[in-house]
Amino acid sequence: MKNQPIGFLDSGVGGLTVIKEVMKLLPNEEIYYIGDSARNPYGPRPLSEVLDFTIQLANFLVSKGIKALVIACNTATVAALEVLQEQLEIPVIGVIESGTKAAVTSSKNQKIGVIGTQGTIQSNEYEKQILKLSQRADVQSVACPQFVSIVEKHQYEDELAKNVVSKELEPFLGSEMDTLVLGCTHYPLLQSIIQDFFGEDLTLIDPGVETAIQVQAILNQFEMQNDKIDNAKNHVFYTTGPANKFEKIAKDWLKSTDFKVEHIPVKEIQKHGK
Ligand code: I24
Ligand code: DGL
Repeated sequence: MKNQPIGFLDSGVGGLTVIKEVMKLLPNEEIYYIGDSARNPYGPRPLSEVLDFTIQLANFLVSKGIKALVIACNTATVAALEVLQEQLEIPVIGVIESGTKAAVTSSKNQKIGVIGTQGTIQSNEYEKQILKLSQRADVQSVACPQFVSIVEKHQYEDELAKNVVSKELEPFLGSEMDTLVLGCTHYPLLQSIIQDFFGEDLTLIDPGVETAIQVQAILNQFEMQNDKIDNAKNHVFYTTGPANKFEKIAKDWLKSTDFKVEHIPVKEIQKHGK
C-alpha cells in the first residue's frame, strides 16, 4: 500500500499549485492527478453538479490504485469532501481544513478574510470552519469570479490584473483584517499583486502549502510514506481536455518533465459515476 501513488483531483490545471507544494515537501511520493479541463470551471456551477463530477474523478483515481486522495480544488472540496470521506476506504483530504487552521493560528486579531469562487464563497464553508476553531473570529468572505479567467488568460502579470484585483478586493477596504485566505487554486499566481494591494502587514494563506503539510502528517499517521527514494519520476497526469495544452502548462509551472500526460475522455470519467 505505502508505495502506491497519492491521487489528486481538480477541475482543471489549478490543482497544479497544490501538487507543486507536495512535490517539494514529499519528493518520494508518486502522484496521479486528474484535471477536468473539459468541464472547467467548477466555480460557477451548482454544487450538486460539482459533487457528481468530483465523485466520478475520485472513483476514476481509486480504480488506478491510489493510497490516499487529495481534493486539490476548493470548490470540489466544498461540494464533495464529506461524501467522499464517507464513501471511500482511503484517507481523503480537502484543501479547506488546513488553510483554515493556518489562518486562525496566524491571525492576531481574528479578523480573517476569505476569497474564492462563487461556489466556495456562497457555501460559507470557510467561515463555518473558521468559527468552529475560533468562536470570536470575524470573517469576511468575498467572491472574486474574475481572478480565475485573468490567470487562465495568462494576464496575471499585466496592468489589467492590478485593476481587476483592486476592483474585486474593494469590499475589504477599511477592514482591520490581518490575514487573508487565498481560497482558490489559481490565486497564488496573483499573490504578489494581492500583497501589494493590501501592504506587507497582511498575512496571505495559501491552502496548497498547508495541504502539503497535512498530507505529510496523514502519511506519517498511517505509516504510509513511500520508502522508494526519489521514485517520484512516474507521475501521471490525466486530463479530460487536450493533453498537449495541459503538458505545456504543467512543464512551465512545475519546472519539471518527470511526468506523463494522458487524455481521458469525459465519457470514460462518467462511467465512474453513481
Ligand atoms: N493558466 C491556467 N489555465 C490555463 C494558464 C492557462 N493558459 C495559460 N495559463 N488554461 O491556470 C486553462 C484552460 N486550458 C487548460 C489546459 O487544457 C486546455 C484548456 C492556472 C494554472 C496554475 C498552475 C498561464 C500559465 C501557464 C503556465 C503556468 C502557470 C500559468 F501557461 F498560470
Ligand atoms: N479549482 C477551482 C477552485 O479552487 C478554481 C477553478 C474553477 O472554478 O474550476 O475553486
